[in-house]
Amino acid sequence: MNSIKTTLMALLLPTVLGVSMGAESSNAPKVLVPPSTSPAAVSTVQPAPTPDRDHPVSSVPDETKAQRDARMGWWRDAKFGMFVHWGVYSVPAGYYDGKPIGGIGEWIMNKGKIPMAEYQKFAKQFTADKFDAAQFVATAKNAGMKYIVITSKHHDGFAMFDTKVNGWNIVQATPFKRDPLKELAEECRKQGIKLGFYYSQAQDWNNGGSANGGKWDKAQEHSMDDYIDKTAIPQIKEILTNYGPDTPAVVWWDTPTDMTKERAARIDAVIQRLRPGLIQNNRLGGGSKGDTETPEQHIPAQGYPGRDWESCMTLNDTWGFKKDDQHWKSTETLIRNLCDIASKGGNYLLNVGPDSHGDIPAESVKRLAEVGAWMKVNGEAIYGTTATPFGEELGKPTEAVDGYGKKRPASSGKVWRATQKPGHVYLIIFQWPKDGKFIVPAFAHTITEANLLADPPAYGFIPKLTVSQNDNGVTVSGLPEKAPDAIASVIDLKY
Ligand code: FHN
Repeated sequence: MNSIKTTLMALLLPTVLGVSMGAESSNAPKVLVPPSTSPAAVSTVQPAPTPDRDHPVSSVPDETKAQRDARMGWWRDAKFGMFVHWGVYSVPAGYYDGKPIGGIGEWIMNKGKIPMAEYQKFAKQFTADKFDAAQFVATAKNAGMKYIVITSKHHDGFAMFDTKVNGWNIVQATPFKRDPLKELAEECRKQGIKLGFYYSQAQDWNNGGSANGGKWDKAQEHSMDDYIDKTAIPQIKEILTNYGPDTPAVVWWDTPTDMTKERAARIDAVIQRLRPGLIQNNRLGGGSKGDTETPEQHIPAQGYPGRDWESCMTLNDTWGFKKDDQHWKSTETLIRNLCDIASKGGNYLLNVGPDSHGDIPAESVKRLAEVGAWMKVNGEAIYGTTATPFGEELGKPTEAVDGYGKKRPASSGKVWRATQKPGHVYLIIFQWPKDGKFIVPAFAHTITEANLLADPPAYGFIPKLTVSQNDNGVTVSGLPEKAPDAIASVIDLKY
């Protein structure tokens, strides 16, 4: 009897320990065995899933391709999301002591070397009195965006949520006294879009995270580990558990300065315990690759074949509100960026920087509505699509300047882009042909039909398009003289 007991204990103990302790300490696949399982049943436990060799890089080690596809499905289909940088920095809005401070708005504390006590005074003027979650979410939806990622805490350490960890937060330190993340979570649920949280896990100028570019105030001297354990991890637990089981849908890390492998593992363990499989970007640090590449302020020349990726970009030159920044991108640039990104298999995370009242600048709202109008007609060529079946349209990589003035390889092709989904190839044309014909490279399937996605009333008649194809290419004929859309017109090729 005793020997049976010992055998049972030997079989069950590692499993029980693996579930209760190992969950936070190891990334090994977890094999769950109910404590009542007999030794015979233990041997029938399923082997660990075969790792996905096509997508070896993921925040969930050892998941299969099917598991990964299921986990990333909504995100891949969404294609277009709203990034929101909102915080106390929107009060100084680019000015300190009456002087303009250079650089991006949310970095004003660092760039202006503002002492902690001085910076914290700005919270008193953060009224957020115009903030209306319903309208906010509607602005994203109206633009055709399918998810929002908002700064729950940026590098200034200010929590835009009801944290119990310290008083440096929107509920306790501002006249607003409400939790906008809670209101946004409810509205996103109501309006059917996803909500993700950005969290600056490493850099925190008020709570002792590594201060990039040096510390400028004695009050910032803290131990990084102390900060990780006593501020970051407890706050991450709050944002993972206080907003419903569907929120956050994504966690967006940033600037992993001084994030050792060990520190990153401590944070990841919390994610895997509280929200296993939550989509994470690639900026946790400590060598972790996350689920998504995050090119910033540029669109890579070829995308990232085999990887999920998301270009995050500003609408003007700043992420956080800066009153003097009126350098707005045109609607043409925004729509073409979205097409370019989708044609390379990526997502576009386009930023807004609300002011201290909670208003999204009118220039942003106007452009987003224009992108939304285009998406209402042409969204079929964007949502749920994958990268171009061609590639020649991207041209040879050329050098371009990104949103930070840095030289980067970019696509030289400016005439058209393509996306696809089963049974469809979408030709997205930026420069409409004058001769009624559009020719693209050879395509493997037989095309049965070609239509413009634009509303027929644009012409008063439905143009009859014809297609001929051979080993050299596909020719679409019968195109009307005037482009259906001056920015980007879509031909839907069915096969
Ligand atoms: O330093 C930040 C910056 O303020 C902004 O949040 C961007 C958005 O991707 N990320 C960092 C720079 O890479």
